[in-house]
Amino acid sequence: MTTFFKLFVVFIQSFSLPIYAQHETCTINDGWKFLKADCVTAPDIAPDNGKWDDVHLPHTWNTDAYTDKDYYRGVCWYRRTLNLPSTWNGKQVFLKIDAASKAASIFINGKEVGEHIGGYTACTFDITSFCSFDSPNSLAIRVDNARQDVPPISADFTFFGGIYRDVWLTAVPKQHFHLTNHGSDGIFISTPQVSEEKGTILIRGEIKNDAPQKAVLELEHILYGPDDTVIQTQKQSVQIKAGELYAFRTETAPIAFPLLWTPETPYLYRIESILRDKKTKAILDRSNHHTGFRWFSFDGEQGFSLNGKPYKLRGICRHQDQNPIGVALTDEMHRRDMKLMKEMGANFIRISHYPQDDALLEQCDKLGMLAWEEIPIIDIVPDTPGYAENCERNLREMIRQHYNHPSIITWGYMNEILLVTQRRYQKEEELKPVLERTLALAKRLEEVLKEEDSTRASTMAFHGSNSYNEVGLGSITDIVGWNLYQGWYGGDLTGFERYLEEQHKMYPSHPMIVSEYGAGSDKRLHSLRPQAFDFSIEYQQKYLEHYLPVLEGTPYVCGGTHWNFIDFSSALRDESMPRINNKGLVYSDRTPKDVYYYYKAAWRKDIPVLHIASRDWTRRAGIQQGETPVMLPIKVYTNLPEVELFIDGKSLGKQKVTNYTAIFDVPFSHKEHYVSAKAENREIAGSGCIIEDGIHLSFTPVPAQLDGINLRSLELAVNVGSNCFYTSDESQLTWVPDQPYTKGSWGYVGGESKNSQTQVENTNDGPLFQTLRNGIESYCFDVPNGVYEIEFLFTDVFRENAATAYQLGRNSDVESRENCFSIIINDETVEEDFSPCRESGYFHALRKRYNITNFRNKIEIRFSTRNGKSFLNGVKLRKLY
Ligand code: GCB
Ligand code: CA
Repeated sequence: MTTFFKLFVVFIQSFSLPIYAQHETCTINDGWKFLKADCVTAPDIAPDNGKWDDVHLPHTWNTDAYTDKDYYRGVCWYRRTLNLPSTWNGKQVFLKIDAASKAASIFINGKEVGEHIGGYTACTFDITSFCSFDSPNSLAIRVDNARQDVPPISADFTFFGGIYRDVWLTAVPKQHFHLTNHGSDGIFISTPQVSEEKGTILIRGEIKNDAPQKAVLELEHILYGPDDTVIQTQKQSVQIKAGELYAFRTETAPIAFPLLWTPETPYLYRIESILRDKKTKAILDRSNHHTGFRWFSFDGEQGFSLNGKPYKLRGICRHQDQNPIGVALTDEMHRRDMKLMKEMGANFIRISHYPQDDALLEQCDKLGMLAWEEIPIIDIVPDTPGYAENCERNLREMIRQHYNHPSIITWGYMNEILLVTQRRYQKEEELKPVLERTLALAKRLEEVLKEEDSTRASTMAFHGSNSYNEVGLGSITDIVGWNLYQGWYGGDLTGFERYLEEQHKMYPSHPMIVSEYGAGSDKRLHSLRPQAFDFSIEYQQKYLEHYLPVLEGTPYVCGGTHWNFIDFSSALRDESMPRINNKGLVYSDRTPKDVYYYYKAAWRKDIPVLHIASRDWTRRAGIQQGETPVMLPIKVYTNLPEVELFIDGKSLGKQKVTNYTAIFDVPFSHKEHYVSAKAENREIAGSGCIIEDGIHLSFTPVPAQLDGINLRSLELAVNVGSNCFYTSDESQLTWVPDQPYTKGSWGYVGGESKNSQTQVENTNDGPLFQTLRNGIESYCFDVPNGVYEIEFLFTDVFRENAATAYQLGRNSDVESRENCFSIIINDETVEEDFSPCRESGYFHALRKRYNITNFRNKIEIRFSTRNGKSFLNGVKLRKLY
């Protein structure tokens, strides 16, 4: 007996029936062999030649995407033995794959069962006629993540390959629900009438008779209330011919004063559909679904409303990977994400950019989270044969597979479809056919969407360009989603509200969602003067502190979905964390960033929230004038009206909170400090309750005047060309932001700051080497005489590097050039005609260290340019003697 058979749950039945009269289903995630190559003999009994690895599902072969731009895209094989119990002989057997990316061909005993195209939706095959019930079967699945006719073909995320969701086997008697209906179970539930006073439930579906003779059946639907009590039952007789697909449709009697489903009160009703043999009463098939009573509308002026009341959509977009396992997440991990979002106070999720695991949708219903789900048509519509058909099929599959979830309010099908289109085709005559086929596909999908589901709204997401309206895409869907990044990829923060106002003025009847907004952050980078694209934790805070009040305060905007919930895999991206898009509210391992608590403070009204921000910045440093303490800001996020801050137990007074934020000036003078915040919670959990938060911080003063005795133990490390503190994960050393030289102190002379945003080889301290002072003339330290160790950091980034579309013009200013310069320290040439790229290659980290004796109470490093420009990425000074 195989292990999967042993795992079967034996259903206890109220009738004394033979056990085989049942719908039996179980996962077959274990016992797979995997080959990372194509193999012509794989469908037949393939040899165990050692090249096949043992794997279990969920599985992806693309954990390489966290390290390589060129992650593996191609064909791989999965293989497994299927031992079917002899009691299944005479039943109908189905194989369901929840997701195989991007396309899968299924073979049993060497014969092709079928193909599924699409990496994010499920498929079900009737495998009965391919199987033997008294000998082992070989199941082989060919999976291909390189297909160019399957969406997505261009996007800012990794197209992980593999069978990365569950695989199921199901056996049912010959008469059963229509289990091969686009990967759904063939039952569709909606609420045609719904109001506070009454609601009805419509149950539609199909029954299939796979027997060679007609059958007389009984179909029963039992409706349970949220408390699991039976509310109604309905029975009907069904006469079904051999091979027939029989459609049924039943509406319940009105339910008075139904308990309405909302994110705050996710009341779920249950429909159990049971198929019986009319004569013997044997149960043939059974299915359970949740539904909820809710109604909603999107309005150009009023925004979104739920159950007749204005309701702000407070959302996040969610990608699905986790470093280092890729997209091979267990159901628990999906559920964990939903709990974290709910905990934060979100009431809406944009399931982006593709349909996701059933486990996620189940949680949306149960925890209470409205949802937008979409298929991954992104950046451009290609001319590839079959592409449009595949999009259409994926749309139908998504809708049928997730139709019954009351959480879903909108289906989407295109994201920033003009982004690459316009960049690639700049000539009118080249652009025209692409726009035509884009519009044609949009219209076709809109029709399919409404045909499949007239109860939900349709949507698309645009990037911040009015061209979508100009070419006619803006008026196709019910809702318009705007992905807006003012103050990140370009422009300033206030451009955000200006853009919304302009759109609203031009198209007042278009309901709008801000379908994306976000800023990258890296916990190694911190700044007291955060700037766009510096990837500091503090700029992310600043950006979101600007965006959120606009979203909350603009009634015509239905709401927003922050991009993205997690730091996600985007193998082509080269930012402070190459291969990662780090706009997450939580890190890849789901540890919250500060901004998670900002949202939580803004959105949770039911529990007190108090969080000292810049939590990751545990090793602080600051420039100290003489002996006076260094004043550093400490920010607290809270939903309480007033906060008191303490350093080492000493109060720094109270502050009123605005925009869920209070900022204190805190004196740092010791190596270790304990900073704590207290707030009195009268509002939320009754009076007099004190809420506290505290963090231990280490502190390194950096003398502004380097003439003191402190110099001996000081390692003055400067992140040249940057406004950010950088703390190395490996050495824990904090590099301080750069500053212009002033007499008596230290700093740069000449040049300008540059942030290259390219991957730097040879180092794990990429951000330190990405920023530089371009065209630098000299670097000076006014230090007392003695022997010093001085170290320079270089990376030549002045060569064109393949930029991705998503750097959105940010590094289009690359000057390709060869740089060569001499370095002279206190008139002594330490490097003659030095070329960092010749020494270590472009985009490679290079460190050079020298010992010098200082006789003039000053170290002056001069850069004398021979070719191109001089530059410097970092400098470090230590006094040896
Ligand atoms: C977008 C895209 C999304 C990207 C995001 C970004 O507009 O829709 O897929 O990941 O911007 O971070 O640039
Ligand atoms: Ca630097």
